[in-house]
Amino acid sequence: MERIWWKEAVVYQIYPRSFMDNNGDGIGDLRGIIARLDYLKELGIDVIWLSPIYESPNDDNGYDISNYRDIMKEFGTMEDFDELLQEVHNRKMKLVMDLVANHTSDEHPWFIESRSSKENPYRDYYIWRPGKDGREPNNWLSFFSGSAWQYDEHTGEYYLHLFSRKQPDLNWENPRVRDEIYEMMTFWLEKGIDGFRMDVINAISKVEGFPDAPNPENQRYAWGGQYFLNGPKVHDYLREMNDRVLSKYDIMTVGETGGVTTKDALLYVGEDRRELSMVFQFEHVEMAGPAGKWSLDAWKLADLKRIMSRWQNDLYGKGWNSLYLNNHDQPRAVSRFGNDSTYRVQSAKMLATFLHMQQGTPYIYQGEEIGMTNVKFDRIEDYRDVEIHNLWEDRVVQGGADPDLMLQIIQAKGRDNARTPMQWDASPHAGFTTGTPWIKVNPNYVEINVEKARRDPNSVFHYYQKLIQLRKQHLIVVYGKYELILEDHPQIYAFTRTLDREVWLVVNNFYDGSPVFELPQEISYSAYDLMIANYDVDPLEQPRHFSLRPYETRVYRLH
Ligand code: TEU
Ligand code: CA
Repeated sequence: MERIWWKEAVVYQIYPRSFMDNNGDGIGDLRGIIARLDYLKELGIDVIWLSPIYESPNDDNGYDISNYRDIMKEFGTMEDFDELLQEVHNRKMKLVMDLVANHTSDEHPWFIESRSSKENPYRDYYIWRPGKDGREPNNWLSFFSGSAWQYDEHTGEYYLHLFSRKQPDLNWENPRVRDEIYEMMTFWLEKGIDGFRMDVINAISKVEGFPDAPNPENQRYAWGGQYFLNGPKVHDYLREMNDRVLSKYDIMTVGETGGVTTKDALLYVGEDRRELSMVFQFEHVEMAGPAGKWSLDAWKLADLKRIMSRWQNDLYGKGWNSLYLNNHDQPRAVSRFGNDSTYRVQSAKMLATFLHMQQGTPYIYQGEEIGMTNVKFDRIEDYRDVEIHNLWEDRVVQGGADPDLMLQIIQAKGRDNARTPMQWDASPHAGFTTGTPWIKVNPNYVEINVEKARRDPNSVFHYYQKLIQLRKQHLIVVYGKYELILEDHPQIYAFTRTLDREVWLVVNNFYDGSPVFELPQEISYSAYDLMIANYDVDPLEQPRHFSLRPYETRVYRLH
């Protein structure tokens, strides 16, 4: 067993716009982050991943970059960044940056050149095609509703944008584009950053010829993922990127790869592949029924067990997992997978245990460590996300869908659930800003905030602290082999971890009932220690057989 720092690390994701505002303009900034580094150190995390902080017109909050080598004005300056990096390193933490290289902003100088004429040397930096029969070059649906192509009058052609109209896709077939990206990555690595989270990295290679997507229901636009996810040259590009850039530094990389199976994933993270350290898979956050993301269909525990266990087993010994339950694109974990009312604290701790006790590098999304919940804005105008507004326009304004139902779905699934300001204390705007926040604060900040959590020894915060410490003290948490037990139990998700002769038992009640746990006969022990739990547990109670309270979690060491 080779020890590797990023396998042993816990990562904390910061969405800078919503983390901490230092100058009262209502927008989080780099100086705000610097001011809160001691808090992150106190939590015990090792690595900070910053969502994009580069210059951007903010159509998609920084995921639309207009200058890769400068800092977004609202967030600060390059001097602020250099100081942030230094301060992170001073505290023995690491800093990972977001790399958004599938697309740029349409305000990036490359795109401004590119759209200016067909002969411009930058034309081929992006993906331009003539229309077909007076329509778009193909029928692909954008991630953010509508066509993935935008007509540009100036030259009479369309450009591809898998995301918003203001996020044109770069043409990775062009070696000059790849050179530019590699040089830009080197620029940041030379500053001393510790890695990259690579935005939609498995979309950079598109199938030649841009075929129409199958469209059995005859929709106006159809999902064409099979032609741009895990495309024909993606591994050539990543191998090239690794040879030319990544392999020269001791860094970690995590690829955001929607739509990957474990088989696909091993091609990105297989230990002999020289590509990425790990990827974010999406199967467990896309468990909703056939209606997909924009529905209220419930997820099922049996699916969660099957999916998580498949990732644990298929990657074991071959490639490394990442572990997450939420991020800036997903609803809050406690609202989605737990219970955000009566059992908020218990279920937040249970979910944390369930996740951190699996094999992989855990990612904590800002606010998760205090059990922040979804928000329910009752007017569409209070939402800020481009995805939500495009959806509303498409389904409600154009499509005539029921606005009340749509709002309910957005309240459950919309990305702004994750983007309300970090709740620091009970003062106005949760202590996030002295001005007017760019998006409203969740009104529950009076109850749920960092200051309160730090004072309460039974808080979600202190539980996360303890979980993180367990990982640092016991190698089994990082390197132990996972095995699912009680596969068919309808309420309990239980598993073991095994390293050499040590066995840990992890038992999680995912509901508010009181099921009885029975340890399978084949697992024997003569002594046991309770490592962590979210209720008081009688030390004489045997792990062989016990009854669980609502959302109870327990971790035992058996020997
Ligand atoms: O997300 C890409 C992605 O495939 C999804 O997470 C997608 O945003 C989501 O399904 C929409 O609900 C990345 C970023 O994480 C996201 O914030 C950006 O908007 C997107 O890329 C474009 O850069
Ligand atoms: Ca600010």
